[in-house]
Amino acid sequence: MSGELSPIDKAKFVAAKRAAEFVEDGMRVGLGTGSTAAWLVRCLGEMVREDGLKIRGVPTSTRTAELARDVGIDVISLDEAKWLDLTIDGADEFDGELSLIKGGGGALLQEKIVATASDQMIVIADIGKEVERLGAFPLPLEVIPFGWQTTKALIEETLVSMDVLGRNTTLRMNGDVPYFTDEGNHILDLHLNRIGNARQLSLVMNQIPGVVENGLFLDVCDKVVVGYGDGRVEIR
Ligand code: ABF
Repeated sequence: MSGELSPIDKAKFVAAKRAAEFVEDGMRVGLGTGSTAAWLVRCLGEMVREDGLKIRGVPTSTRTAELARDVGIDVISLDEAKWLDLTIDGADEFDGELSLIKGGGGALLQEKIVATASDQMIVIADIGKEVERLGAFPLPLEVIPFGWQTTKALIEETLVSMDVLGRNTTLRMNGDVPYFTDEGNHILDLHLNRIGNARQLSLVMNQIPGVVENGLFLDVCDKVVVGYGDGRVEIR
């Protein structure tokens, strides 16, 4: 399945393959979104088709749902599953406390709901995602389209009142038009450079009317399976 891969794809693939070993027969598994999570879905598909693994998967986006069905995974909704044994997903950044920034792929809302409804969450990532402090990657905020410019102004004002240094906020685009999430919302990317108090920031951002959810995943991740371009894997 992996063929001749670039070092970055190899890193993603080996992390996904190692994480797939945590999946057991009968599990209800949350399936993440993004290129690393896509490797996981392909690995699980292979285990279903070739080893007879029996799982039910809850995808975190329409993209993942389509891929999961294509590779032969039994796809159910979160409400059908009710609760999940394990979720495996990618991330944009992770730090030493296993706090994460997610949402670069635009699926943070479903990803957070699914991860929170799981006994365990495992992140799969290439080593390039490890950071000492979160924030170099822009923090995504999912906002409802109604009055988004007013919401943006309120977010910026709030960041000023919190003495946050980077305050540049951009609307995520899809070519010439605003990006729409699976839930029909927009995404504002906060270019903060460095997040001082992630917990406070997450709480305050989610209090702003119009903000649906933010991409900080705190106290959600149980392990990170890290892949390297030479095929090594480490577990944090
Ligand atoms: C999802 O996909 C996201 O939360 C994160 O934004 C992104 C990571 O993508 P990739 O694996 O392609 O780097 O997991």
